[in-house]
Amino acid sequence: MSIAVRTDLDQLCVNTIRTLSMDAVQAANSGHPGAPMGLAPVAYCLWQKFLRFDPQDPIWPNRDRFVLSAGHASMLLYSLLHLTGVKAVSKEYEALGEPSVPLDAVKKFRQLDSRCPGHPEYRWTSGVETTTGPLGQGLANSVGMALAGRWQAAHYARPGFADLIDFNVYAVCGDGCMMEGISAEAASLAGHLKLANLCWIYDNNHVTIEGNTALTFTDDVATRFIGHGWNVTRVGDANDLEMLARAFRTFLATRDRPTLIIVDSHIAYGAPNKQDTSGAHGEPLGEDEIRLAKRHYGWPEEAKFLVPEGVYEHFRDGMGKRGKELRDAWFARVQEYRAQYPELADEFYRLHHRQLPEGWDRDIPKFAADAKGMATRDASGKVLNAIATNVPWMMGGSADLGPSCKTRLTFDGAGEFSAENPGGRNLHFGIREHAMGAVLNGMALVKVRAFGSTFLIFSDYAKPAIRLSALMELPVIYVFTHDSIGVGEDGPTHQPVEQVAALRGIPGLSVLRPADAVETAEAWRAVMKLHHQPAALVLTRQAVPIFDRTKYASADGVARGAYVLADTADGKPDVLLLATGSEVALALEAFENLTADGVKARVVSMPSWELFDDQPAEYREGVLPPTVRARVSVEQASTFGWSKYVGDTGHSIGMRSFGASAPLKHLVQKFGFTVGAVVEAAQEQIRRAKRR
Ligand SMILES: Cc1ncc(C[n+]2csc(CCOP(=O)(O)OP(=O)(O)O)c2C)c(N)n1
Ligand SMILES: [Mg+2]
Repeated sequence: MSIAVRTDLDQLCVNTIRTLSMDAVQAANSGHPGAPMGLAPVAYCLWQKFLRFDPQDPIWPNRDRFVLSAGHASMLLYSLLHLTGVKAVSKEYEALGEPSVPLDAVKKFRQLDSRCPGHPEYRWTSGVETTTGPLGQGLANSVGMALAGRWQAAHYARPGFADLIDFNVYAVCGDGCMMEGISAEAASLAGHLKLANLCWIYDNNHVTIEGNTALTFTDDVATRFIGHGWNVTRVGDANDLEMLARAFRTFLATRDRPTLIIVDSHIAYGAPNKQDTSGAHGEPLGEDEIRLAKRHYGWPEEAKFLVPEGVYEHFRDGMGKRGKELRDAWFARVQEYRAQYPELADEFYRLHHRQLPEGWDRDIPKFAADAKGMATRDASGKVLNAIATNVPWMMGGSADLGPSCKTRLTFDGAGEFSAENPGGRNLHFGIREHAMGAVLNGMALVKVRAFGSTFLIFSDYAKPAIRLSALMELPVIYVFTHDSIGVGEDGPTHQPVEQVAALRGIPGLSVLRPADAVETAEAWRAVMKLHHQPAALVLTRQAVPIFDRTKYASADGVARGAYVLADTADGKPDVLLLATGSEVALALEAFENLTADGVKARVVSMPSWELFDDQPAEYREGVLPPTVRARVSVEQASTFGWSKYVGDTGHSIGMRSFGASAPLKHLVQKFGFTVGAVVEAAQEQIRRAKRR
């Protein structure tokens, strides 16, 4: 790599990033100008001299990834995407040829439908590699990207193609990201895994919203990261392009550890009254201060959104030219690879287009009826293994609960992912649920099929990342076991109550709580077909019966979210029993009792509200006839939300308090999950309906 000789054009480009950011925030009358102004030279040096990125093809698989973890500094990224002329890409992965961020979008920063929303949004603005804003998430995403990059490198490497996949991942973070716990989880994992393809850049400007970091943050960050097993280097002046280039070269030369570059910078650099103050963090500088800052840069004071002559050309001749050459050379290599290894090349293509291999579901086991039954977590483990055997790029693991969540891949060749064996498909996240969620997002962003597991109760620890899986429309699969008071003796700390409701509250997340082993297999089948949606499988620790499907309906209905499992002979029930998961067996028992007493009941197994809500009205009304208002729901979880299906007049049997530590047989009595309680509620519902 040649020495980065500083030219006037370099400085002009840096100041263009700054002034575009200032002007956009001012025009929007909202946003964060300070960080982009301080970081402009850092981002410029990285993009122009190092980042292997082709603006004409921003989804080229072996591109370096740039993550702006400090998402509030979004104008930094939008300025770069604009100035380098990054092209828009459609959802079908076709380049469209239009600019991703035209100048007009910058002028409409933070306005409705602008490609420059307040914080960077993946899938909305091409070139944005991940959605950031909730601080620290981007850092953990970058670990997932680097990890999946290492896996792809190992998995697809063949003689003569040892470096087919060798992209690097750069993430820019601020004080906020450093303070968030997730950054420590993620850094610890990255250091342990020796992810040498990962570089974090810390914008050490000593300012957050409430003031100087002396208020809150006196960590010795360098020592902290050395403790995590990272290489740490420092740039004492963010404006020193030579020192920055040297730091990036140090990263590239470090082959055994991730690298942290601590950059001492000035928030709102060049604004005479606002530099180094929290006032520059999250509000427009004001017209007067902008003029003064522009004077400081030697910029025409009255010009707005000015891109001086030579700036676009300079980026085109720098990053643009370098990126295109690298991209073209890589595709030429892939052609050679395809000729020699057509199957692997086909696999790689499918991976990158979120397609499944032919026959991916051929080994999914069939479970025979069994009254004693099987825990749905156990069924899930068998199904997961059957699927992963046939989907070579499916990988994941657990936050130290693999043996309990049954998410270990046990077939030959699955392997353990480690620094020494990056081709392994079993990950060990350690007890780091929050980072696990965000790492899974990062993995999904580089297109491997990622899954992760923990107890349902600890989904709360990963919630911010799960929310982002949904916001980014990533097909991450969460496996949450130990799903209710069924946990028994572990007690209320470990018994989920409100978790299912909270997960159902996340738009775009499909939550599935299958009733038996057969439904579990169908749930996995449905989830694997979701290519742009995350899913949460909610599974039991305890055994549940496997229903006799010759007596009751087949489980094909799982894909539709809810289905009639058992019905009256004439299909005209007087009462509906709605249940999910382990409580479907209870509803069936109540159904048998009611039927014996001549009551016309129907059992609806309802593994997924979201899948059901997506069905046409005709189907939904067939399952839950609007005229039948006598309805009882049964679920060992908060009743929150069930009125949507049972109506104002229906009854919900569920949890209205925390659980308790006791054997399950005592808990079901205490909390009213008994056949008697369900039968009684059903009869009361019918009596009431008659009175109406
Ligand atoms: C998880 C999370 N908590 C709080 C916020 C609100 N917030 C946005 S920026 C910021 C301060 C960040 O400080 P720093 O990273 O140093 O950025 P700088 O002020 O240097 O631009 C806060 C608290 C957030 N975006 N995400
Ligand atoms: Mg700061």
